[in-house]
Amino acid sequence: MKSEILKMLKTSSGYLSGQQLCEKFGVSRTAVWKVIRQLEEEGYKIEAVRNKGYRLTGEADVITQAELQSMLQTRWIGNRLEYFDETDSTNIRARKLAEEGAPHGTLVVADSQSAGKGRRGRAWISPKGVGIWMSLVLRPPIRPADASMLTLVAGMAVVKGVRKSTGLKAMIKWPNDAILSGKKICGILTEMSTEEDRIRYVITGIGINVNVSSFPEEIAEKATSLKEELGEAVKRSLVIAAVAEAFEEFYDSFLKTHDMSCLMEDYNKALVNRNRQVTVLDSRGQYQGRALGIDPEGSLLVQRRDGTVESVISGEVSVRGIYGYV
Ligand code: BT5
Repeated sequence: MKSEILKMLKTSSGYLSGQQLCEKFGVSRTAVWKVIRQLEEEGYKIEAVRNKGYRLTGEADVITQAELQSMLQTRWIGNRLEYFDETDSTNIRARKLAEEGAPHGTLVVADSQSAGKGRRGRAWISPKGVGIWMSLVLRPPIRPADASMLTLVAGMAVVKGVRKSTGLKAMIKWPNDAILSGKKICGILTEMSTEEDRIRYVITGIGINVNVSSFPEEIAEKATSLKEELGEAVKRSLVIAAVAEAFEEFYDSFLKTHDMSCLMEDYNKALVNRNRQVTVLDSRGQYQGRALGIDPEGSLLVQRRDGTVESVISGEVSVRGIYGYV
């Protein structure tokens, strides 16, 4: 009822009568009033006028269940939606839900994380109220070996969603970052659980710095936020909705072939390292070359000085620019 009332407040041009709301939901005036109070507590500004009803006068940057349900225009992402004011890590929450049988498309969102995770045990800084910290439970009919490409699919979704909701021309840094002005605005962490040669589930976690205005010293040089780049605050629920819609679109294309063949051209256009010199660090050591783009399997093709082309598989390597992060 809360998300329905919120949606009605958002779309109505005048006042919403309390009486009408009671009739529509078959509840008492007190029940309606309680929902309005809850919305006010979350930060929405609602004017109540006797004999007229309720009207939304100001929106807050909240990402609660009701707010997201009123914004999402997806087919399957978020049909089940779990929101936390604070949690350890949305990837951990999503994994727990998946173990309990949560369906494909379950979306877990938190306003802050106390133990946000990056790759290989690194930490992801996730302050309260200013970022998008979310994870998706996926149950894709693909081989475990193909699951790492879901990180690339998510990267494309972030770039498209950010462009659509803010106009900012975000780019992808292969395999798991989105970049603005050469700095990181987003990191993606894909984890999976398998059984024999079958995927039980995949968790794709997405962290986006939306209205973050200061970063700890150790990442200040290489991190930025949508607000810093745009010069004004951005409504997080708009970005979440745009990213989720784009994810559905790219995921469908990915499933047609179980690889990046349909998406490769667009991916490479959005690739910030394309045609740039990069340093590849893998278990065998370090070398430099020119990043050419991805191949249909999602590997990054890097041309060495002697002309040979290496196919770099994600998961095992870091790719850095030779002068800086990109
Ligand atoms: C990543 O790892 O970039 C994956 C980050 C995934 C975060 C999301 S948030 C929702 C979901 N729940 C989780 O617990 N995680 C996912 P990696 O490529 O390893 O990069 C980590 C490095 O990025 C750190 O070692 C820092 O240097 C830097 N970093 C940490 N927090 C950052 C931030 N907020 N913005 C930019 N850079 C950050």
